Formats: sequence, structure tokens, C-alpha cells
Amino acid sequence: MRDDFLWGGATAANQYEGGYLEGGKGLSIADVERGARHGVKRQIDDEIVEGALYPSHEATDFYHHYKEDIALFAEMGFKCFRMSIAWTRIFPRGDEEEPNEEGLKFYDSVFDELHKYGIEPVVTLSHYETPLTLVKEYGSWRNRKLVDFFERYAKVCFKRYKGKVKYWMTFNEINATMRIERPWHQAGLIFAEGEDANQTVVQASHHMFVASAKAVLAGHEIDPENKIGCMLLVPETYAATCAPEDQVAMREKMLSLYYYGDVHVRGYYSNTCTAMWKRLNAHGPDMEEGDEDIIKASKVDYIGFSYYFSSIEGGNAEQIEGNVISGGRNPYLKITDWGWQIDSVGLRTTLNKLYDRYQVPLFIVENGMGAKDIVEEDGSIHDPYRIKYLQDHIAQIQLAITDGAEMMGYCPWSAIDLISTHEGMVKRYGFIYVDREEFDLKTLDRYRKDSFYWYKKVIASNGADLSD
Ligand code: BGP
Repeated sequence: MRDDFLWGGATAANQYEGGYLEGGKGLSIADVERGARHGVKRQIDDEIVEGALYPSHEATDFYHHYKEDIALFAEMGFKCFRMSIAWTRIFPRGDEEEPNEEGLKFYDSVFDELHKYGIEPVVTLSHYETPLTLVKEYGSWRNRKLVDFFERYAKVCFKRYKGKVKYWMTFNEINATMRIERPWHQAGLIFAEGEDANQTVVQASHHMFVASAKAVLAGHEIDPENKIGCMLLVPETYAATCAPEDQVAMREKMLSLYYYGDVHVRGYYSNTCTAMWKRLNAHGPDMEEGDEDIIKASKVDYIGFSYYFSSIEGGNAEQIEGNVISGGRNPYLKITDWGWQIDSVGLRTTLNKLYDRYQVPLFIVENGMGAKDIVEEDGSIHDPYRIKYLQDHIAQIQLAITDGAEMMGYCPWSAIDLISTHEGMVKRYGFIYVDREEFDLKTLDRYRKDSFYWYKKVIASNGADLSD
């Protein structure tokens, strides 16, 4: 890997931070999302219901453990650490004129602690945690006012953390907005009966594009050193067979990715986007004067993306469910306990496709394997399945670099155990085990898994030594 390759690990505030009402924090949509556990569908409440389980409230408590956790990341040799700022810690309602100083201070302490060890923060501004007030009182991203609120929030962060944070991303997995079945997930959209959901998604996405573009412009102006990326969820897809119709189905599946990638990176609604409107039986978004110019003038510096599995389209393939995307079962691939198809080669093809299409640096900011880890009596955790998953994926990144893709870094999901979006604490991803169960906070003590020691060696050798 290149010398400045950013090895690290990823997290998100709503799944990791906890302290949901501390330091003046307001509620986000994640704070009223009940743990959807063990096959039960996720549920969003209007307000906090007594006795219900809301995993984000304590999560795995970075809020009180950040010094200890960052020391562990440093021990692994992290060059960077992906995290998100909870919007509601800075603007508790989302619509205030002035930010919450206590919230700003918390992240000052976190960034200072990271720099103590030479770790670069990689910060997502919005990771599935739109302020609840903006959802309930403003209708979330369908309302143009959110553009201003987000711009204000982004500017406050860029100014305050100038010199402390250089790598930013605007919206996590922004293309998840097009998953009409799970609209709250990204854009906080809850559809009214009879609402034209497709049209709302087009409009809300436009507002997010403009908000992201304004943030990119402001971020570059405030500090030209800033590198600001978009963040996409990659639904790598193969045709089920060589039937020409299956090739068409495969392409169709990728279009929602390109819809968001094209606007962010190319800076305009491409032919892919306009065709998508027809496909959705929608029309283009209502725009304000200047929107197109802003989007054009503010292309992102890089593409951050998540990659977990691939699927197939066409034919009569059995369907598998991811947390955000689903697809057909591929008989050539093994699956995790949750049916996610393990496909390291798909990461290589993804990197090739993204780089061929966009020609901007790529940053893998999520990739990893969720599993039911077991703690042995002596406190050790043997996770050879995770090591194997990561070994194979890193090897494919190296091949993609040889193919010509430009790579900035790699942040596996997750740096440390945190709340899975759909399986709570049962499904763990981290290099560090956190002693907490679903309904029992236990000690919240941290333990190094075998993968911790393995990843440390990988980073120390800059990816040259992937051996067990
Ligand atoms: C991505 C999200 C992450 C993370 C990850 C793993 O879609 O950006 O926040 O949760 O998926 O998924 P899960 O937690 O559902 O296993």
C-alpha cells in the first residue's frame, strides 16, 4: 500500500456513542428506533416509550470510554478512525441559531485524544441520525429548510474543528434514501398514507444533494486542506445467468448507486438520473435558482463507501436480505450467519467499476463480518472467521490497486463492538469485544479479540503481512 494509506476502523455515533441525553444532546431518529431484534421488524416510535429497548441510548458507551477506546485503537496502530458527529449533540433540535457548546467540547476532546496518538479522524456529518425535531416538525428532508439547517451545522463543525479534522463525509450511505421500504433509515422520511413516496424520495434526495454541495463548498472555503467525500452503499451485483435479460436486471440494480454517485462526483443529474425518474414514475425535483450551479461547483474529493456482500439479479434466484439491500442467492458464495454472501472478489470488481466510472480516490469506510463472538473463560475471543474475511478482502484491494484503482484507505466495520442496525448486540463486528448484552449493560469492559492482534500486524507491515 502507499505510504500514507489510511488504515483504521469505523463506527457511527448512533450505534456506538451512547450518552443519548448527556451534555445537552437532543433526540435523533435513532433514539426512538426500538431494537428490532431476532426477526422482529424495526419500529420507530413517535417519542420514547417507557420500558422499550432503544439500543442507541447507551450503545457501547464511547461517550464515557473514549480515552480507553482510543488508546486501544492506537495500540492496533490505527492511522485514522472513522466516527460520526451526532448532529443532535451540536444542534439538539436541529433548527437552533446557536450550537450547543457542551456538544462541541465533547468532540474537541475526542479529536485531541486521537491526535495525541497521531490518529486522523474521518468524520461523517450525518450517519442515520437526523434530529427528531426535524423529522416530526419539519417532515425531514422533504422540507427545503433542512438544507439551511444542515449547512449551518456543517459550517459550525468545519470552523470549530479546523486543523483537527481533515477528512469528512456528508451523508452515510446516501443511496439508501431510495430504499422506499425503509425510508427512515437514511433520510428520516416516514410516508403519509397516499403520499407519492417515489416523488418524495427524488425531492428529499435533491435537498440532500444541495445540502451536501453547500457543505463541500463551505468546507473547502474554511480550510482548503479539507477532503470531503460522499458516502455510498455498494450493492455489487452479478447477472444470475448469461441470459441477456439478466444482464439488464444486473445493471438496473446498480442504478440507484450511480444516481447518487453521478450527482456527487460528476456534479449534475446524468442520463442515469433522468432515466431513473421515469423508472420511478416521478419527475425531476423542484429546484431553486442556483441549485444546479452549486451542485456543479462542489464535486466531492473522494468516494467513501461500504461494501459487505454481493448478490445476483435475474433468473429465479432465492432472495437474501441485507440490512438495507437485498438480492439473489449466489451458489458460488458462502454466507454469514445472517445470510450475507461473503465475496471478496466482489470488492475488487467494485473498486474497478467505481474507479473506471468516477476517477476519484476511493476510501473503503465500511467492510466487515458480523458474527456471534464467544468469550472463553480466560477472556480471549477467537474470531478466525473475521480474520479470514478481512484477509481475503484486503488481498483483493491490493489486486484492485494493481488494476489501477486509487485507494486512500481502509476502515473495517467496526473498530470495536457496537449496536448492529438490525440485530443489536447479537451481531458483532469489532476487533474489540464489549461486555454488554442486548438487555443487560453488564460491565461494558473491553477485551481484545484475536483479530485485534492480527490487524495490528497487518497495519505494522502496511498490508504486506496478512498471515494468521
Ligand atoms: C451499514 C451501516 C452501518 C452498519 C453496517 C452493518 O449499512 O452504514 O451503520 O450498521 O451497515 O450493518 P448491521 O449493523 O445491520 O449488521
